[in-house]
Order: sequence, then C-alpha cells, then structure tokens
Amino acid sequence: MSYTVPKTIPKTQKAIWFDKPNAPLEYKDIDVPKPKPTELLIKVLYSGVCHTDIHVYQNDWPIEASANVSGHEGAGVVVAMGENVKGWEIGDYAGIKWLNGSCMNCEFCEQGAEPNCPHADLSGCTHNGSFQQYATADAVQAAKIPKNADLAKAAPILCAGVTVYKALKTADLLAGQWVCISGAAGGLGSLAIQYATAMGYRVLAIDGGEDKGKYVKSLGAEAYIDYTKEKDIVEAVKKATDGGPHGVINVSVSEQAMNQSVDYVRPLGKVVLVGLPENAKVTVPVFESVIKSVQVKGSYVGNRKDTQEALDFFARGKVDCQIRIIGLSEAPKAFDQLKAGKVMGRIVLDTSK
Ligand code: 8ID
Ligand code: ZN
Ligand code: ZN
Repeated sequence: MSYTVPKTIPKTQKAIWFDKPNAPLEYKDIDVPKPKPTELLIKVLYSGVCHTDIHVYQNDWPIEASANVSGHEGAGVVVAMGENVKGWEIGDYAGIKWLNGSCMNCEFCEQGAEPNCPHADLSGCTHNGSFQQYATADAVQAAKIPKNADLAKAAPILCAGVTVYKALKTADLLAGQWVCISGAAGGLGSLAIQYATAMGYRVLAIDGGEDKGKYVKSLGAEAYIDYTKEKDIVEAVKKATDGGPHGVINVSVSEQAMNQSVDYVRPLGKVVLVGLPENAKVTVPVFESVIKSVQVKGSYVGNRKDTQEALDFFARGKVDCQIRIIGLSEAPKAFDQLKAGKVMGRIVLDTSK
C-alpha cells in the first residue's frame, strides 16, 4: 500500500491527551512536536492500543511516567528529521516502539539489550507516544517498516509482535515441542500463537469463553483450555500436552495464571513472564522446581534485530495482525474494552478520525 507525505507540516494536530495518570483522556489540538537533531518526525497514520497503555495511564507500575500522550505501536511515514539523522529518507515507513531511545553507551546497550538500558526513553511513558498525528522518534531505535506494508496491520508488530517473538526466542524451544500461550486471545496472545506456529511449535492456548476458543483455534492453536470453566487448570494442561508444555508464554494480565504456569510446565521446561499485572508475584516451589529443573525467565519487548525479524515474518505473510480499526477520537472506548477483556486481537486507531 502507498501513503503520501503531506506537502506542509501543520503547526497543530489532534491527539489524545491526559494531564496526569487517571485524569480524563481528551481528544484535542496540541502543537506538532519538533524533532531533536537525532530524531525523526513521523506522521503517525495508525497506532495499536496495547494493555501497557492502560497500565501506564492507571499508574500500575513502579515507573516514573511523564508523558501526556500514550501509544507505542505507531506506524507512519517520515516527514522531517533532525540534522544528525542518517539512514532515513523522507517518505520512508517508520514505526514507533515502546523503546523510543536508549543511551547506546552502557553495558546493556553495548550487548544489544537496549530495552534494559537504565536510561531508556519510553514511548507513551517518558516520551509522548503515538496517539497523535505527528510524533518524534529516535532515529536509531525507530523501526524500519518495509515499503508496501499495510501500516494498520504493521502497527501491532511494533510492540505485541516483537514482544512475543522475543519471548518465544527466550523460551528456546525445538520444533515439534509444546508451547502454552496463556492469555492467547489478546493482542500479544493472538500474535504469539501465529509466531509459535510459524516457528514449528505445537500450541496450547488458554483464555476465557467459547468465542475466544474458536478464535485461537482459527489462528493455529491445536488445543484450548477455557480458564473460566476448567476447575483444575494444572491437570488439564498436563493432560492436553502429554506431561506439560516445554515452554509457557505468559501474556495474560493475571497473577494467578502466571503462578499456575510454574506448576504445569514440563520438567526441564521454561516459564517466560511477559504480562505485567499490577504488584504481581510468582512464587516458585523450591523442591518441585529443583526436581523438575525448570527455568523462570522475564522477557521485555525486543531489540532492533528482534524487531526486524518480527517484521520480516509479517512481511512474508507468516503472521497476520488481527485488527479492528476505530478513530483516534475513540481511544477511551478502546481502553474500556481492553480493561473489560472484550478485545480479541488488537484495536488499532486511525489518526485521521
Ligand atoms: O515487554 C513486555 N514484557 C510486554 C510488552 C507488551 C505488553 C508486556 N506487555 C504486557 C501488558 O502490559 C499486559 O500486562 O502484556 C500484557 C498483555 O497485553 P495485551 O496482549 O495488550 O493485553 P490484552 O489484549 O488485554 O490480552 C490479555 C488476555 O489475557 C486474558 C484476557 O482474556 C485477554 O485475552 N486473560 C486474563 I486478563 N486472565 C486470564 C487467565 N487467568 C487470561 N487468560 C488466561 N488465563
Ligand atoms: Zn505494548
Ligand atoms: Zn544504555
């Protein structure tokens, strides 16, 4: 698909703005930001709505959030850039990720673990994000989206896609092994099923309700467990996977579900923590974990290489983002529906409406 660069950049634009956490979300005119010497100015055409946007807005996490504009799955076109930017052209398709920028100078950046940088600048958290028509992004970290991509569908890859792809790499499984996706029908989960299938794993999906069961099976899950109906989840998972999954990708917003995953994972298996419910703790029973020799690992978005690899699966048609497009002005509705667990796949905001 082709998107054109506007002839002139306006002084003001539409955005979803909030003064501080939990304050009203206002659809209003704000100034178009100016890119720093190292930044791009991106005309954001579409932005996914991630559950992380809600956590930040509600102040769920021990993190200093200073942004007034949420959003970190922005897909659009480069319309201007600072004088020190290299490797980008006006008209290129660019993506805004959760990691907007990092210091590139610490021990973590040095080894390509830029999301773990202590000086990380985060879109929609410490840097105004993609719920606006024009946004700035660090030129080193902005994602290069292939030409002719459908930008509405590419948007969710920039957080949900790269995050689950990296989490699957972290689980370090072999083709033919079982992976359990807990929280499988949501934005991250619906993509995790597809990446896992493309990587050759067998998928057991867990989520709630019959509609979500049909949905996850249509995406490639071989088995489904409905957590709202199943009384003994641990036993049901072990039974469905003939002894427990070799890996678990926890993308639910449920502390209980994460704790269960430690109990049902197969001996020598890997439990990957991704979802970030407020104040959650995972308790690991020492005896069973030692005897089973399980690993519990955290996984946090992905670096530039993970992002390019995740986008490549998308560009080659191996994963398809399941999206519902609504106007930017309707962002508060998207928040309500996500909070109520009513979204299958991702809601994507069209910034022109
Ligand atoms: O880098 C990271 N670690 C990262 C990146 C992006 C997002 C972490 N996240 C976090 C978000 O902050 C959020 O906490 O991942 C979590 C999931 O984000 P999402 O996919 O955007 O949320 P969603 O679309 O609401 O999906 C959540 C799914 O979990 C299901 C819901 O039904 C929904 O489909 N779920 C819940 I809530 N409780 C469940 C349970 N007990 C459950 N599924 C199974 N068992
Ligand atoms: Zn996200
Ligand atoms: Zn750093």
